[in-house]
Amino acid sequence: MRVLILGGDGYLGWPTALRLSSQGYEVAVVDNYMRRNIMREENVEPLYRVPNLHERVHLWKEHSRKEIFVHIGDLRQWDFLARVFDEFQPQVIVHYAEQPSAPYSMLRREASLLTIENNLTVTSNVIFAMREFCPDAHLIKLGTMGEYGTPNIDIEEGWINIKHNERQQKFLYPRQAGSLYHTTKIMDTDLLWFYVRTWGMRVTDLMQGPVYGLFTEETVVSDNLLTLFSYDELFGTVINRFIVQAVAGYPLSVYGKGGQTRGYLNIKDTVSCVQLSIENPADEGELRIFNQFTETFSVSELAEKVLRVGKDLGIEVVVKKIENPRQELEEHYYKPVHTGLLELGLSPHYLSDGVLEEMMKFVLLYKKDIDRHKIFRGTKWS
Ligand code: USQ
Repeated sequence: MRVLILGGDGYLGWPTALRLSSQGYEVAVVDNYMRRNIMREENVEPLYRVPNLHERVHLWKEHSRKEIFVHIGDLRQWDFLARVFDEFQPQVIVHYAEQPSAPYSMLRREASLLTIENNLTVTSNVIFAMREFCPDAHLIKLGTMGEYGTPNIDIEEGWINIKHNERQQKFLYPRQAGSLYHTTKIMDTDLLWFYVRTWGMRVTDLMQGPVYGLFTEETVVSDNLLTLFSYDELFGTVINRFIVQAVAGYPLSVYGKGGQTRGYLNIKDTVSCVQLSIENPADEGELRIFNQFTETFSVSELAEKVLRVGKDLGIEVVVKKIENPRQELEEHYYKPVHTGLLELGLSPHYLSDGVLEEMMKFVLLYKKDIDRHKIFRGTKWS
């Protein structure tokens, strides 16, 4: 089966490509290095150097004897995208090709516009390319749990039945995002739902929570196959940041009261969820939505865990509540359903002390490369 991975150079795109390649899928990856360019422009490069896509694919081939095809280009450009779709004739498209940072999307006008323009143009172009070149293909789109926000009622898996004046209908679950980035994800979902209704597309939209971790089965075989690992405020997700902060002797930056609760998952489970979605495709004319996370924690609970594991390793960790640069509820109800992927057979990797310890021990190897100035810049939402 031919799988096209859009955003194949990214934190999640690269491990997904390796997993699918190792499982015998024919894989092509597309990327324009947007994230790498932003990281360079903003001076927030990852913890260790990551070879470029051509180099990584070459290394993977040496290791696995399997080929991954690389296309470097901008999916906002129709001619480029159309050529890739026409040549490769994908049966599955995994769409990660978006500006993924909430703080970056709030940094300044240009960054907001880049986020809107990139995310919505790429999604629209993909929809049109599928119609033209592979109308039966299955689109797997990375959405985010942040589309729902933190409502004061249970969060359903994508859809909700609403009863009103004795009548009822199923609707998309109400969404209210907490950043411009998250808002573009809502707009993506709306676009997809419109074209599912109108053109009968086959779509799985994965509402993913913040991901943590470094290792998947395939990336651990060589340091040069590891994925990008960010610890800065723009691109580092909170658990990865806390691990690096602990190692650097930097106080763990709990924003505000620390009661912000999210659904987290190990990067190993991200690649499994995508694989499960491929193996169990959505129907024609279906927008299938899964809530993609395995367990929920508040930020303070995460900090406590990192503190405890650091102590066991002889690292003195300090937790510091700082003024929240974001606008978000710091104490709230949070009960999202997440049964769809478990029903498909996901066996979760939970955030055990062992997992944190493994990450911390790895990051300790790069302690001297941690640049403390990159950890916090206080990008304000207001
Ligand atoms: N937080 C802290 N201290 C920090 C960093 C973050 O307290 O140093 C808090 C944030 O305020 C937030 C929570 O931790 O309440 C999670 O923050 P995050 O930076 O790990 O996650 P977020 O900005 O929401 O975005 C990340 C990914 C994004 C993905 C999203 C899933 O960057 O691509 O869509 O997680 S979700 O959060 O469910 O929307």
